Amino acid sequence: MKNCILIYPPNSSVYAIKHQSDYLYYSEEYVVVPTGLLCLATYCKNNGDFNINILNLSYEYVTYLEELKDESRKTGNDISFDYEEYLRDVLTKYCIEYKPDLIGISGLFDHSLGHIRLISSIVRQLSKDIVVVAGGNAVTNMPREFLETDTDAVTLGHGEEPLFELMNSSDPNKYLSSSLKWATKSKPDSQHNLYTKLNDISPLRWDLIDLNAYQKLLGISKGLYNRGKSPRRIASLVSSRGCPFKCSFCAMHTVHGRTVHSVDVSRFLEEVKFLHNEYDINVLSIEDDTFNFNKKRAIEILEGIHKISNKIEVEIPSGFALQLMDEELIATLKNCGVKWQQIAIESANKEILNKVIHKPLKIEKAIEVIDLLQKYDIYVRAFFILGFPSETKEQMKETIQFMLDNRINWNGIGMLKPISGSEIREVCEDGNYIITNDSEMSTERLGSIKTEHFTPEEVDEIVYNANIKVNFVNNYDLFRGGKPEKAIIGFDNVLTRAPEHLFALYYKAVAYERMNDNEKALEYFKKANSVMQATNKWDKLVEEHGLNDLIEKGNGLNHKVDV
Ligand code: B12
Ligand code: SF4
Repeated sequence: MKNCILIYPPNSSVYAIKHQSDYLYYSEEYVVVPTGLLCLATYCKNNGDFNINILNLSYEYVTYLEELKDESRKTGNDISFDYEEYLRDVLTKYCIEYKPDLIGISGLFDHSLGHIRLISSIVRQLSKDIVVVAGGNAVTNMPREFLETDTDAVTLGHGEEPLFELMNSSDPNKYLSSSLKWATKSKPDSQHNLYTKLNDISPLRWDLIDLNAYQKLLGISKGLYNRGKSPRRIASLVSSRGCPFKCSFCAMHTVHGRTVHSVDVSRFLEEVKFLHNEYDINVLSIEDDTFNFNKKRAIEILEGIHKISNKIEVEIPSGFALQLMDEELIATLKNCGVKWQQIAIESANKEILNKVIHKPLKIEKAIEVIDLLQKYDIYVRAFFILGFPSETKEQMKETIQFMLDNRINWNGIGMLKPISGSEIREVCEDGNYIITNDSEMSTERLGSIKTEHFTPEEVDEIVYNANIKVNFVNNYDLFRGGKPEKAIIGFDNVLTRAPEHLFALYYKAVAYERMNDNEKALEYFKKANSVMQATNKWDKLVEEHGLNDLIEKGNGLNHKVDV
C-alpha cells in the first residue's frame, strides 16, 4: 500500500460537539501536535517509500470553529453547524486529494470511540476499498468495542511496527487476517506491541504537519499560559515512554508499559535545536509521563535546551513524580526558563493517596515541593481528584482543606473518571459503582460512580463548590499571601473558556483593585454586574459568598476598597 492518511480526531467528544449549544464559546477543544501519529509516520517513512498525510482534526476543527465565530461576529447571526456534515466534507476532500489505500485513526481517549465510529462509517460510504485501522490507548483497552465500528483492524500498544508491516504488505487483507500484531473482527485476539528504539524515530517528520499554521491556535488552547512571551511559538515533544508508578486511575501503562524507554539526550537536544532554528520555536512542551524518572537526565535536558537558546521557555504539563523532586531540580527548572509547573497531588488523605491511588507520596513532601516552587517564583498549578470508590465526604473535605492551607496558585479539581485500562475501573466494575458507562460521557465534568458514601450528583456539587471556594473566594494570590497579578493568570484562563464566568470577572476586578488599577477594576466590576443582571444562575452563589458589593461597584459606585 502506498498512500495513507493518519487521522487525529478532535479532542472533544462527539457528544460535547453536538450537544453543548454554547460549546463554541465555552470551547475546550485543544489544538495539539499529534505526537503518536508523527511517530508512526516517521517510522514508516524512515523504512519505506510511502505517501503519508496527517489529518489533524484537533487543528482543522478549531480552525473551522474560529471561522464560524468570525462570521457570527460579522453577521450577528447565531452559529449553527452539523458536525457530521463537516466531517463528511473534510474526509471527502482528503480522499479525493490523497487517494488513500489506508486510513489509520488515533483513539487515545475512551470517547474516541464515537469519533472512530463516525469517521470509519463515512470512509466506508466513500469507498469500500480503503482499509481502515485504529490504535491508541482506548483502542488498546477496548479493542472489541472499536472493532464493532467500520474499522477493519485495530492494534494494541505501539503502532510503529504493525502499521509499517501493514503498509508494506502486498495483500493487506491477507496480512491482517494472519498477523498477531492486529486484531480483526474474525480474529479479535492479538498481541501487545512495544516499540522501544526511540532514537530511530528522532527527529520526527515535522514536515508532515503545518506547525507554523498551528501556532495561532495552540495559543488559544493554552489560555492559562499564553502570557509573558509574545509571540509564543510552541512545539511539543515526548522524550521518553513509560512510567514505573502504578496510580490506580491511570491507563498509560497499557500502551507504554512500566519500564521507561527514552531517547538519547543528545538526539533529543538535536531535535529541539532543529525546532528552534527551523520553526522559531520558543516554547517547548515536554509531554513525558514522568520526566524526572531520572533526575540527572532531566537536568541535562533542561540545561541543554537552555544552552541552545535562553529564549526557549520549557513547559512540562504532564508534571513530575513529586516524590522524586528536590531543590536542585526545582532550581534548574527556574534557571532554565520554566515559569509554571503542574503538580499532581490527587488527594491529601493518606488512606486514599497511598492505599487507593497507590501513589508513593507523603503529603509532607507535596507541601515541601509547593513551598520550593514558590521560593523560586514558579507558578504552581496542583491537581486533585475527588470521588474515589471508598472515599468519604470527610476525606474529600481533608483534600479541600489542604488546598486552602497551601500556597497553590491554582487548583485543578476533578472527579474520578474510571477510564478503560485503569485499575480503578476494575474496582468500580467489581463494586458495581459505575452508573454512567457511556464512553461519550467519559470526559464530561460529571461524576460517573455511585458508592455507599456519595452519589455522582453529590461529587459534582462538592467539586463545583470547592472550585469556587479555593480558586476564587479564598484565592491564594488575592487573600492568602500571594501576588494579585498571578491571580489574574488563573481568572484569564477561566475567561478564555467561559467569558461570562461571574466569579472570574468579579475576582479579576478585585485583583486589579489590589494592584491599584482602578480603571481596570471598574471595567471588570461592570462586566460582572452585567452578567449578574442578565441571568439569575449565579444568585445563590453570590449570596452564599457575600459578593454583596457587586451591584454597587458594577455601577461605578464606591468601587475602591481599602486594601
Ligand atoms: C499529551 C496528552 C494529552 C494532550 C494531547 C494528546 C496528544 N498530543 O496527542 C491533551 C491535553 C489533549 C490530553 C487531554 C486529556 N487526556 Co491525555 N494524554 C496525553 C499523554 C500524556 C501523552 C500522549 C502522547 O503524545 N503520547 C506519546 C505517543 C508516542 O503515544 P500515543 O499517542 O499513545 O501513540 C502510540 C500508540 O498509542 C499507538 N497509536 C496511537 N494512535 C494510533 C493510530 C493508529 C492508526 C495506530 C496503528 C496506532 C496508534 O501508536 C503510537 C506510537 O507508538 C497521554 C499519556 C501517554 N503517555 O500516552 C495521556 C492520555 C492519552 N490522556 C488521557 C486522558 C484521560 C486525558 C483527559 C481525559 C484528561 C482529563 N481528565 O481531562 C483529557 C481528554 C481530552 C479532553 N477532551 O478532555 C489518558 C487516556 C486514557 C483513556 N482511556 O481515556 C492517557 C493515556 C493518560 C492516562 N491517564 O492514562 N492528553
Ligand atoms: S505517575 Fe502519572 S503516568 Fe505514572 S502511573 Fe501515575 S498518573 Fe500514570
